[in-house]
Amino acid sequence: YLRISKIFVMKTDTKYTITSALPYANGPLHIGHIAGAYLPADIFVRYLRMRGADVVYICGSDEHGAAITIQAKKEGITPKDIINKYHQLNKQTFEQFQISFDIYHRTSSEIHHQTSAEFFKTLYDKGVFIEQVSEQYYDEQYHQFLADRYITGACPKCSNENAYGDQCENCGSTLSPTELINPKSTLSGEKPILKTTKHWYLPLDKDTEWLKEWVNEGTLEGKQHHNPKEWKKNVLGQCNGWLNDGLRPRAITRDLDWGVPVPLKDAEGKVLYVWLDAPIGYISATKQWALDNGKNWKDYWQNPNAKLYHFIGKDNIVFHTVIFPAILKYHGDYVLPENVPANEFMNLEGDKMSTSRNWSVKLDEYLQKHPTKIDELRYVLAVNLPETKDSEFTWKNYQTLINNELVANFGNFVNRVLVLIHKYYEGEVPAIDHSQKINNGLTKGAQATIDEIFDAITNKVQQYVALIEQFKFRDALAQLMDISAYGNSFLQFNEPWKLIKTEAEKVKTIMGVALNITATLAALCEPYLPITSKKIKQILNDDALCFDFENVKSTITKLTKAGQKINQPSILFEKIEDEFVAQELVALKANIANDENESKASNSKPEIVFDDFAKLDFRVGTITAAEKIAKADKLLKLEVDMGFETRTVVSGIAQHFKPEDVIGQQVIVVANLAPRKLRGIQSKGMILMAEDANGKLVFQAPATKVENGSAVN
Ligand code: B3M
Ligand code: ZN
Repeated sequence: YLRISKIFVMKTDTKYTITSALPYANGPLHIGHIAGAYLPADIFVRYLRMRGADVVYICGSDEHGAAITIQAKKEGITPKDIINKYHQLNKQTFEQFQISFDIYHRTSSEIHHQTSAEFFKTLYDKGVFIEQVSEQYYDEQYHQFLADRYITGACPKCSNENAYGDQCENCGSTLSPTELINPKSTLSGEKPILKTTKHWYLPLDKDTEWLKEWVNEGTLEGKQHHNPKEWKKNVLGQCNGWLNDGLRPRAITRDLDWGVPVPLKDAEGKVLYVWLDAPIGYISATKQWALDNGKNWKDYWQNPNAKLYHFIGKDNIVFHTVIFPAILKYHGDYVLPENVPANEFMNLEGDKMSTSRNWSVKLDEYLQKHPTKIDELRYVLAVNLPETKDSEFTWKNYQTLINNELVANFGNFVNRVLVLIHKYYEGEVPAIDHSQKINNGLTKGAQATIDEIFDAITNKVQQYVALIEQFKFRDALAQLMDISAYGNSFLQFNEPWKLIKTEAEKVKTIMGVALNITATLAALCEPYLPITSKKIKQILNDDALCFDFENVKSTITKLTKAGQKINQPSILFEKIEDEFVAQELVALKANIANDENESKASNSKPEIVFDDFAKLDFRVGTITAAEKIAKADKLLKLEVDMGFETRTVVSGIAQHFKPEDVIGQQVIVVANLAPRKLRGIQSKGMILMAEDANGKLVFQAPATKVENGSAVN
């Protein structure tokens, strides 16, 4: 039996501050993002609001850091253009998907710059930071220090070749650029040099001990803060990984021209590290929301009754459980997070979801194609939330879940009840006779009192609530679907369509109970299926239908009122056809194909000027002799008649052509290439070849034969 916690009484003085990770405004959102940090938070927030809690739900664009400037460079526009473009897109996408933020703010805003500068200044004045000059990697060609994503190399922990200067996305380690093996600038692609620069560091080494205690025991300065048993295992595991390694001081400033300027006199050209200012973005967003809504932001951040929850994906755990809490504690006025219910990742059709590889379902594209299938996607994502381990989204599973669960279970039950109420009573809610005995909805022929039936439903509702409060949103949803499955068997076993002729009074009770189950579903599905919830409430003629969770049973019995009229039902969910799945799979694969073409284009070499081109001497020649070179399976030694002389050219084509096949072939030769010795043979010039998609080589020759020695321009 499930633990049913403190839930049933909501304390009225508690302020809930719920945050979802601020997405970088550098690209569109995909369903993996949504399943990680947004949908679960939205479910929790909608639940809290339903309970009447005082809650603020905060999010916004993260508009600083290398993630932005690098994307701007890629798209050939300014960082400002990038953030404006994607802030707008993401804000609108969230809205359409019914993610119910109270504010979707921006870290480029004035109030945020001010708030983070002040925050830095407070810590600086307290003497928290270590000021240190050190040698940092620098790209000489681009005149830029290389922090974070500006530098890549092999991860010292897992040897992933493409670790960033601040983090390895493969093993999740936090890194600093100097730890990377074979570092390379992402600007020039060159090996960087070292150059001295001054930065401010957070002395995290001093925080390891209290963090260990706070995370694992939930105690802080002798006081119980949170219950560590309520923290997720994946989160605790990661935290202890870092804490047991011991933390090191961490630079919280950068040499960049994009970000919040360091608010000190001797800090020209330096900005706050994006992972310092971004979480402060939660605070500045709350300030803006409070200003707009006549609230006091401090109630939600600087009040012992404030409970702070960060919803994030697993790659952001260290920043929210270690670094930001340390920053908040150094400041002194703030509460620390009550919980950080981070999720793992969602895979797509058997492969890791990735924006850069274009293997994802972008939410804005989905919404554009299927604007009426919002709750459907919320449902499929909620069933597959990566709560304890990585999960998987497939279009086939999307179809199965919608058809079997939303259409055949939930939609079918609700629709049957509403249609029968219209058929038997012209839409008027029938009265329940509490002295009746009817089938218990579980076993054929088993009778139960109305009271027992309501008890059974009450129990399911309580489990649903307990699960939500433990951040087990998948299991809570399963309870919800269980209620509608119960409703279906309740109808099936009671067979009102048979009894209507002989036991009309009993049928009124059966349909009355069924309608209360429907109303219960309408209320409880709101966090998951807000649009559906609203639709059913409208049909029930009770837009404000409200569920009192402190008195579950009496609420269920009173959700609908005898004699009231309900509206005509409409179909809630449509079946997903095979064709739909096939089309989505085609679209997904087309993405990858487009992407390959794009990456071919973007792999092209940097622009050259005419003078560079004019330096090259291309000439037509004819191969007159060819032989293999001993112990070199790739090379052929060729004699090429250039008209004015015969040349020896060593060419790497032996795996594609036999010597006898190339004799007589006209070719284009780079004639003025400096001679090079290959396997002891002096090679003078290079032969132009094209490479097809399969890597097969094709000779490049004039379309019709021309005289050897002719120039190609
Ligand atoms: N923008 C990283 C991310 O999108 C970062 C989160 C900030 S939360 C304060 O993964
Ligand atoms: Zn690694």
